[in-house]
Amino acid sequence: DAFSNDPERHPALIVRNAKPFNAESPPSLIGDHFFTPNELFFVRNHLPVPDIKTEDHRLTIETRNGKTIDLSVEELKKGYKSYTIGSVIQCAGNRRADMHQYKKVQGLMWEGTAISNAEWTGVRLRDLLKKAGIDVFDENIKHVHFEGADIDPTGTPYGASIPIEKARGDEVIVAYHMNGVDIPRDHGAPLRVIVPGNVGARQVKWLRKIIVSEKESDSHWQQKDYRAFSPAVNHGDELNWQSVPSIQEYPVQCAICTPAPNIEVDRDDGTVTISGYAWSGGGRGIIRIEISVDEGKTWQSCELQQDEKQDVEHMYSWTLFTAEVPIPADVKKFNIIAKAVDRAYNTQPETASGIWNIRGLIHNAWHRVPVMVKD
Ligand code: MTE
Ligand code: MO
Repeated sequence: DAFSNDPERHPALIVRNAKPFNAESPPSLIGDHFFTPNELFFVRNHLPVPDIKTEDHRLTIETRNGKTIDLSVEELKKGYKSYTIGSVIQCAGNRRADMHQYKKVQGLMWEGTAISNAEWTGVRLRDLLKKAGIDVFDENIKHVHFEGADIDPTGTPYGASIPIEKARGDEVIVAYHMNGVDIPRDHGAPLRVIVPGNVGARQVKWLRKIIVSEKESDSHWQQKDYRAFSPAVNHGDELNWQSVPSIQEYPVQCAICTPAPNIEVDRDDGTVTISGYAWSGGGRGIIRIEISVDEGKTWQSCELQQDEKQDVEHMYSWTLFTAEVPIPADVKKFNIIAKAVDRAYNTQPETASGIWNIRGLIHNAWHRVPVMVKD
């Protein structure tokens, strides 16, 4: 059993797949912590978790002329200025189960909490590249590749890449701390790359190699996964992966975490208290979140909680929200609907109709929670 050496996990995680381990953060606890506690942070593994001794770990950086530099974790910590940044990781499959209900899709059936937020500490990727003698403005360098220490049965490691414009930005770090302590095994110990504002799949855990290149990573996860097709591409069609770009920045997202779907509320209570999260890619801060209990005819605003260290132009942490919503008159059942607006005034589509894709990726339609009313 290749997974027998996986770490122990918190029993409150909602397991979607045991081997490899994939689990959501418990939605009822999301609102309790602006930064998700490490043991409740969602986990998305494709392979067994590597067991790395920090003292033995080496990060290799390959330059274009085949030269390499090797760094120990200690050298990385001591040799470069450290930065701390609040940043969400969200799987591209978050809310897939919801899209599947609209129309069948393929993939792991994540509900709404394949997303978490943490404060990450590490060194700038740009500083490491510079130290390796790489000119981050070299026109022949278009992508930066990352390789993990987790390997599939053929010996191929997990890998991904990001565009150089992103890689040389202020916010991209090679992290060694998660919420102030060493990154736990499930989340990439001892080193992982944090690419704030981008999809989870590019934020390679157990980072052991960095390569600069003219091309994107050849990795399966860059080339034949994590790309969203048109709704015109259907079941049975051949998937032409090269016809669509890899997902990098995430679109605007929002979901209600409490109450859970189909709870029963007392009409006498008059209102329901709701909570949830919103987030957008590219550092675009959330400017507002609105709730409707009449299928979108009217909306009310929510109370927002945001990262005190970030501004609306550079917001990589999520926004948590709460609201007190009225129970509509004369109904036995209604939907609570939430949607967010980001700094670019992007908002979410009303339904999955126009964004449906066969792999069920980046589902961000209005989030609906059905509620029953007891008279
Ligand atoms: N990095 C490695 N080495 N192996 C992986 O399986 N999964 C990716 C990414 N980095 C993965 C990886 C995906 S798809 C996601 S969504 C995030 O890690 C999840 O990060 P988390 O498990 O810390 O929540
Ligand atoms: Mo993911």
